[in-house]
Amino acid sequence: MKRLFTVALTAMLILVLAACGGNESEGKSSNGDGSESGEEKVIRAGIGLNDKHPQYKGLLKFKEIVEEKTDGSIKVETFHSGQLGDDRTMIENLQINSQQVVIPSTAPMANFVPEFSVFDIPFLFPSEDVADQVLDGETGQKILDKLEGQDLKGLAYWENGFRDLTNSERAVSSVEDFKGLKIRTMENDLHLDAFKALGANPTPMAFTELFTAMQQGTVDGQENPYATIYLQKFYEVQDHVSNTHHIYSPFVFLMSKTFFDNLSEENQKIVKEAAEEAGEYERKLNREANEKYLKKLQEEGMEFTEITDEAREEMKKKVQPVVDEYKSKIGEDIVDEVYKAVEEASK
Ligand code: TK8
Repeated sequence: MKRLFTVALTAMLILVLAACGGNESEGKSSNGDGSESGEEKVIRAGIGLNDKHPQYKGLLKFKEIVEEKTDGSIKVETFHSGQLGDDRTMIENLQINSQQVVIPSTAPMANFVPEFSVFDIPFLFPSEDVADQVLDGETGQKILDKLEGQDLKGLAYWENGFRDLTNSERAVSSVEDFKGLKIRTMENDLHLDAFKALGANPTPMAFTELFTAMQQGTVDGQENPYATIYLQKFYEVQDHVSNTHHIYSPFVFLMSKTFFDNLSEENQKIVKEAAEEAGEYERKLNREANEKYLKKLQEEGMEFTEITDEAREEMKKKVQPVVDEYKSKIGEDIVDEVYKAVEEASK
């Protein structure tokens, strides 16, 4: 009994101490709204993927550059694995400046700025190189500018990459094989409708819930780049992988607009350039990762199914009515502009 009491008391003490620690760090970082110049600023930066993923390595690079160039007057605290929430929650955190940086996939961003859904068009980008040119060019910038109306500042495009399908039911090689598969999609209407059009039974879900959902069989499968499938250990709960490459998923390096606007011009330049430079580094690591991890997935026991060009064409045809339907929701002008930019960059 006495022992039990000691244990309970210790647990309570730990809780109290943890709560104090939490408050202190929150107080330190709520400095984005006009703290005096010279005072130290803290960027709380969170991502959804784990610390093995190039997304985190890129974030550490951002931290290194910013802390060095500002002589430590801006500190970057990094959080991975959805420790600060899923993509959508973290974007909302930025809007109230309780968090300063997040690097989400573009798909959930479409809930804030509909134009971002242009990147949800399946089979839009034929290659990473074309994606780079469009995203880093005028068209990509125009779409980033739309974020300002949502109190968000888009500093650079990073890369999630081409998405591939995994599931625990069967090898998928053609449209027919999608039939009835319970697929988790990102929280995005176009993705949901596209998977319905392919005959699947899709459910939108935050990334933070996904592993457990696959483990418990709430969903049969999901789609993400090889780097995520491998580094998040999805192979432990998934048996089949197909190189559907059905969509290229960009990340956006987002900052709280309130925080950004309160930085000196010099520091604005530093964070912008750091986001770009760290993004180049992240893209490079990510491409190396996606290159090598398909083999690793097979070594871990996943069965790989090749999707032929014909099968991919068939998928493209099936989802075309969905794309047509969404064109006006996204904005006809922006859709046409992106198609044109893709064509130009593909030359
Ligand atoms: C990580 C997400 C994730 C995305 C998804 O926060 O939700 O499937 O691909 O990697 O952005």
